[in-house]
Parts: sequence; C-alpha cells; structure tokens
Amino acid sequence: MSNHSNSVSEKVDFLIKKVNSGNRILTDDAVFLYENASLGILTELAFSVKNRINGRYVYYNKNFHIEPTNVCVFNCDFCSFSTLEEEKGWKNSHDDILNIIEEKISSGARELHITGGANPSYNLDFYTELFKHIKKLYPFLHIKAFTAVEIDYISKLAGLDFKDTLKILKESGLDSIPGGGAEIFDEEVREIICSKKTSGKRWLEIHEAAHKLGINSNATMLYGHIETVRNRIEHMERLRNLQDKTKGFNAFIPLKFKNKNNRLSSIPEAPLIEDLKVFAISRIFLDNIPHLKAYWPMLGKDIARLLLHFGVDDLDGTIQNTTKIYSMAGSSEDNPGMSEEDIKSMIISSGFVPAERDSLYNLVS
Ligand code: V47
Ligand code: SF4
Repeated sequence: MSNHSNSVSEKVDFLIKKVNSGNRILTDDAVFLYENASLGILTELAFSVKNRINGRYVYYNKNFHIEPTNVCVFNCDFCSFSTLEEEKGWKNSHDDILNIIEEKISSGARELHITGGANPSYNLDFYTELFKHIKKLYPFLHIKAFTAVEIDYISKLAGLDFKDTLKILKESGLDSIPGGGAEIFDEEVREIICSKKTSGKRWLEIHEAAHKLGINSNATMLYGHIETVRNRIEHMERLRNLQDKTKGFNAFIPLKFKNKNNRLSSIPEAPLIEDLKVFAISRIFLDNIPHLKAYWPMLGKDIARLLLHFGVDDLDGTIQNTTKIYSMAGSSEDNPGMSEEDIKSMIISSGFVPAERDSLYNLVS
C-alpha cells in the first residue's frame, strides 16, 4: 500500500472512532469521509448514529398537502411545478381549500402541509382568514405551512418585517414551518439555479426568528444538480450552527433533484449511490437535528425503504395523493399516497419499529 493510501485509511479509521465515540466531526472531516470512506463504512456510521438518537423507531404521520397555487413570480430553474402565467396555472379559493380539507380529513389526518407559488393574490390576509376558518372547523389539525421564501414574499407584500408576519401567522393558526426553499445556501450556486429567490442568509434568519417564537421547522437541501460535495456539507454546517443556537429544527430532508420538465433537464439525476451517501453523511454530520426524513413521494418508495438503512428514521406520511410538485418533476410516484398499513409494513419488513407521530414527533398511541 502506498504512503498516500495508508494515510487515507488512517484518517478514515480516526474519523470512525470519532463518530462512534459520539464526537462531532468538522466540515472538512465530512467532505473527507464522503470522498474516501466506503459505502459500507458510511452505512455503519449512519446506522449507529441513528440508533443512538432514535433507536429502532421509524416515524410516520397521517397528513395531506394543499398547494393553493402554482403561479409563482420566482421562476427557479429547477422547478417543474410553477408557471409565471396566470392562465396556465391553478388558483384555489378559500372554498376550494376547505373542500379539500373536508374530503381528506375523514381518513384521520392530523397534519395539513400548505405550500405553493409566491403570488400576489395569496397575501397575508388570504392566509390569516383561511387559517382562522380551518382552526375553527378542525382545531386538532396541525397547520404546517410556507417555506421561508413564501414567508419572505408575504411579508414584503404586506410591508411588514418577517418577524411580525410570523407573529400574525402564529396567532391565526400557523403551527410549524416546512423546510422548503433552502435549496443550496452557497451564494454562487444559488445565483445560478434560483437567482430571484430569498437568499440563504435570509432563509436562515427567518427560521431563527420562527424558532424564537416557538414555531418549530424543518430544513431541506436540494441535491444532485450543479452543487459540489463541499457545497452540500457547508449547507449542513450552516444548519448545524443555527440548530446549536435555537434547537428549533425537527427534521432534515435531503431532496433529490428531479430533472423532468424544467430548465435543468440536461443534468442527469444523481445515481443511487449518491442518494445513499448524501443521507448517510447527513445523519453523521447533523448530530443535533433529531430526525432525518426520506420524503418518499419524491424519492420513490423503493429508495425511501433502502434509506432506512442509511440513517433515516422518518418517512413523512400518508400524503393521500395531494402533492403535485414531484410528479410534475418526473417522480415515479404519480399519485403519491400510502395507507397506514402500507407504511407500517414497509417499516416492519425492513427490520424497524413503526411509530406514528404527530407533527412535533410526539408518539401517537
Ligand atoms: O424548496 C422543487 C423542491 C421544495 C424540484 O418540511 C424540487 O416536511 C426536486 O420543501 N426536484 C418544496 N425537488 C417541498 C418541500 C418539502 C417537501 C416535503 C416535506 C417537507 C417538510 C418539505 O421542493 C422546494 C424545492 O427544493 N423542488 N422542484 C425538483 N425538480
Ligand atoms: Fe416558485 Fe418554489 Fe417553484 Fe421556486 S421552487 S419557482 S419559489 S414554486
């Protein structure tokens, strides 16, 4: 063995010990592991971190989505869902939204996830009125709504600071915030793939403000387009630093870039081995974010199931065929929906213990 490969394997051994003894690894360490450790080593490390944090549990919830509109001013290059043209998109009214809720709620859903395009008709008044109606009719329903990008946009429309917008939304029924809009924080990459949208810095400030108001949130990372391995780890580093301060993130969700029907279609989708490595390194590096979610409507059920062995402890939920973002981008899940029985048997047949959770990861008995 050459001196070089000797020193590489010594460093990998050193980092294995560091992770196994519960110590935090640095950004450079994570890049090094990603680039030099075998998949077997990454799996073992991610699995042991998952076991330490979540034992053998794999969580799921009963939820559904509403995407009120896909007409959006931002026009991100990777987005297959939105349109700039009013007449080409859909626009749900309050009544449309309340009808969808009425139809889906009978299945026992506990969480409503709302996200959509940034659109001037969908302003703060529209949503505060809507949330008040929803909470009056369904007080038990947890409203998880708006990416930080939407919060930024709604605030600007209202001429308010995002902190005030968050307070008003909370008072009218907002319970938590999903993790979208984070994409990749690196300024150069962001400038190329979504130049118009909220900066990474502001995304983090909005989540920090939400956490300080007692609104928990998730964080995503869009991977598999033009970003480098270092961009991915530095993205996680910024999240880890914020989490040290606020402890407000519930889950980290790597989102695999899907290349159908968007302006980045010439970029091939990441191969399976990249998915496995991204999830494993996320679990190893983000030692302070309790949950790692495989969002099956985007990854497909088979990859989501495989990822349970790479640090994942959360499969999101039943969804009930209510999101279009990923089918429009080419996901194999055309009409995403899984019964509770299907999710549980996916978890059990993988050797884990299914645990129904609420939106804040309390167990539902
Ligand atoms: O920010 C858009 C992503 C996100 C594509 O918090 C794409 O529990 C892949 O954040 N290929 C919105 N991804 C959805 C989101 C989310 C989803 C599920 C659960 C949670 C949660 C959050 O969708 C956007 C963007 O990163 N996205 N286009 C695409 N072509
Ligand atoms: Fe709009 Fe979100 Fe699509 Fe960007 S990713 S164009 S902000 S809907």
